[in-house]
Amino acid sequence: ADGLSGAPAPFDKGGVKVALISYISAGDFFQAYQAGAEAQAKALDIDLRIFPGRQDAAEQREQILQAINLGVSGIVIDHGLPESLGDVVQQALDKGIKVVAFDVNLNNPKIPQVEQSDHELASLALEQVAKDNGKDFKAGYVYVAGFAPLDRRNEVWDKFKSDNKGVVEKARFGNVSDTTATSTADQAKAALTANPDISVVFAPYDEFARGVKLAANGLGISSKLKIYSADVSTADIQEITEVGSPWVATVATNPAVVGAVSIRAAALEIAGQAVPHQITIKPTLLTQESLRAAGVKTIEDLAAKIPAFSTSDAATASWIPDKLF
Ligand code: SR1
Repeated sequence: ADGLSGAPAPFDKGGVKVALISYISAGDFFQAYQAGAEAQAKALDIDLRIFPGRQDAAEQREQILQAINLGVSGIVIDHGLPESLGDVVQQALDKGIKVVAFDVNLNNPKIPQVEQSDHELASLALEQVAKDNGKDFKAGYVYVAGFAPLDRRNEVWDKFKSDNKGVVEKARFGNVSDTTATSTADQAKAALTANPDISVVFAPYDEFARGVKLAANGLGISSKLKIYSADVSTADIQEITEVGSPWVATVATNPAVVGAVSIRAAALEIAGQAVPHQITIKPTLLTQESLRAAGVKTIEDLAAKIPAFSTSDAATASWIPDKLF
């Protein structure tokens, strides 16, 4: 550890230990989030300890205790179930460890909350739904309660339905696990078979959308279905833009940028510098049409065309290197 010249203590000496503790590790979003966190940590000469998530609340609690015992200066908690985290997070705070939360509401004024502006994300997606399909259609909806981003997106879906009585939710399904896409595909197959009049599916998580697309392809109904999602990755762009794809739009941030912002927020906290309680990274609407027209094939292509996909001005300081991608 060499430290960063001109940085405040303890970053001037380097080797500051920070833990990244995730609830979910599988899937493009979480892998890219982690890669962004690692890149930002490296640039800050942080010794980042990564605890992989396996959708296991008891294990995540245990990992927080392990991080405390390792003597970390900061912990970034990426998703999780708030009810199982409150007491162990308090133990960390009591020891002077700085905590940052991404997409899990820890409800503590000492903990900055990072999110992707999920209300705006869902609103942009549903505006596109209405633009493409009007306000009179039968819908499928993919949702699992208890995940902060999905719960926030769900508030917008509920309002959209109550404002547009012609929108009828015929089926609701969803699964979050280490096989989210394939398990959701099985559920979607059953729901779409039982409700052949569904023409729109709102699937606000890319693993959900991938599952619905798999089901639609398997049933041979891709040409009469439109899928709207959240999130983006290079694999998603390929699935969205391929010929005949029913996945017609997504609304997304670059998850690597979100990971980098989470680490920067922890670094600012550790350095004793001001961090806003709510840190929001704004998402962008990406339609199949616009991606095809711009010849976008990868997330790097997006970063080259859309500034918000290469960097964010959230949680920055002159001493923090932020040109990572
Ligand atoms: C199970 S929660 C999945 C969501 O978390 C992040 O906010 C991503 O956007 C993803 O859609």
